[in-house]
Amino acid sequence: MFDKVLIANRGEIALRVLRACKELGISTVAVHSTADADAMHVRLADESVCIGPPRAADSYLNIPTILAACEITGADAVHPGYGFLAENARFAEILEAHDIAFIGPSAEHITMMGDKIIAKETVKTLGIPVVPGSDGSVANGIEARKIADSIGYPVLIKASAGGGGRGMKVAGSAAELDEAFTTARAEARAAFGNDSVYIEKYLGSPRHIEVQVLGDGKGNGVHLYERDCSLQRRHQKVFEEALSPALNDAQRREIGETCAKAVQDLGYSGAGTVEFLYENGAFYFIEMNTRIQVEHPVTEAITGIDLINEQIKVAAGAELSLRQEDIVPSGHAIECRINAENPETFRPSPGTITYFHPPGGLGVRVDSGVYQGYTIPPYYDSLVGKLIVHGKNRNECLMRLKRALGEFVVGGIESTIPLFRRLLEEPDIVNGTYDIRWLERYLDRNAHDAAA
Ligand code: MV4
Repeated sequence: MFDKVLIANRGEIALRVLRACKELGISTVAVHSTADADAMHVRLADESVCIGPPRAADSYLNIPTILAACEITGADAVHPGYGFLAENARFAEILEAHDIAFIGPSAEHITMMGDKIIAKETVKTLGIPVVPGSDGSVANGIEARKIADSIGYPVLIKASAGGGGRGMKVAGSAAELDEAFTTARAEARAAFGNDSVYIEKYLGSPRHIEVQVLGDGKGNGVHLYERDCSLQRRHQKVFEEALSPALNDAQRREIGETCAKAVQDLGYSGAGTVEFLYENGAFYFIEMNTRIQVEHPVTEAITGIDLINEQIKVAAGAELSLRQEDIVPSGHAIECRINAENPETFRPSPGTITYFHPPGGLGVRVDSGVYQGYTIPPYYDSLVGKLIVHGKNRNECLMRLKRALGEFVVGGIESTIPLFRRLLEEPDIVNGTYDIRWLERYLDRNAHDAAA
């Protein structure tokens, strides 16, 4: 096992990783920008190193400085959290070359899944269902037209180097295709320095359902069931639940087993998420994320498994100790992402938290790096914390969530807590009948109502 882990992140996920390390008896090193000197994970870590000015490019993304922090402190592993360097294959390779373990998959698997065309081709050969579309990249407008005509409109043109909603263009008909194709290519070249694009059938009202997987790189792999993350705004998830209210047990078992088998066949190591769109009873692969995700706690709540602990153990060379038959989902869990934002305009609201009273009680978890008197800096994402609630069933979970949101007080800044209180009054949320378009439509409707 590792002696000392350097946590190359900030905020609630840095604290989450620190807690897992402590419970494994591993020493911790926090790295932080000058803006984060007062952060909770810095205070709780055994050691800390300042790695630069506030701008992430000069601190949390600065590979040479983070490497130097490893050398100075003698860390034998790095946990990247999510975002920042979590899916940077070069970072994983450089650590490897310095005999420092990267707590994540191999550089090869990060690279493979980072290229959305290669990812799709690879998982297709492993039996995972994909969205109908081009076989690989599309070279020109003529080829685009042939493919679009054969799969039918509307189609979506996606950048191979994109992902997470970046670099996508819809074409509703053949008349729109040429311009969409040309624009998508130009934007992909400008944004990613890579103009490779592919075409998919555009799904109009799917749900976003993702399967959590774990592998040990030795051929062992399991799935930990799914999360439904359909409630998003501008490609940012807002509310996530496990299990998905849209699936039955047979569909759930089938998609889970298909993903677990793929992890085994790939020799994948670490935690990963296989993302799908789900429409009319069918799954369509879109991307695989090779990191721990923000919403991992809902999976922890229903399985009782500490995902960060598992990540650390397999990165240290252990065989996966979990067997599929021991992973039994229990009850229902929901996560609300509490952001430092105006709950109607979503304008960021950094500043000093003058009052902080998180909820508690049975089945309530708050993962947050903030405390009363802490000042949220303006340089990073606006996540203040995550409220995760677990109940025996979805109804108990919703009642408990409503109760917990009623207790939660954050003073001095604006937060999105009032948005969640309103959402829990919506029949579609209560019934679980929402898709990836639901939240933006709801917010548009409310903005117009307020203006009228
Ligand atoms: C799609 C799609 C419809 N059809 N692909 C957006 C993020 C990226 N991971 C994939 N995305 C989408 N891919 C096809 N063929 C719609 C989206 C999409 C979306 C997906 C999941 C959650 C929210 C979304 C919001 C807008 C668009």
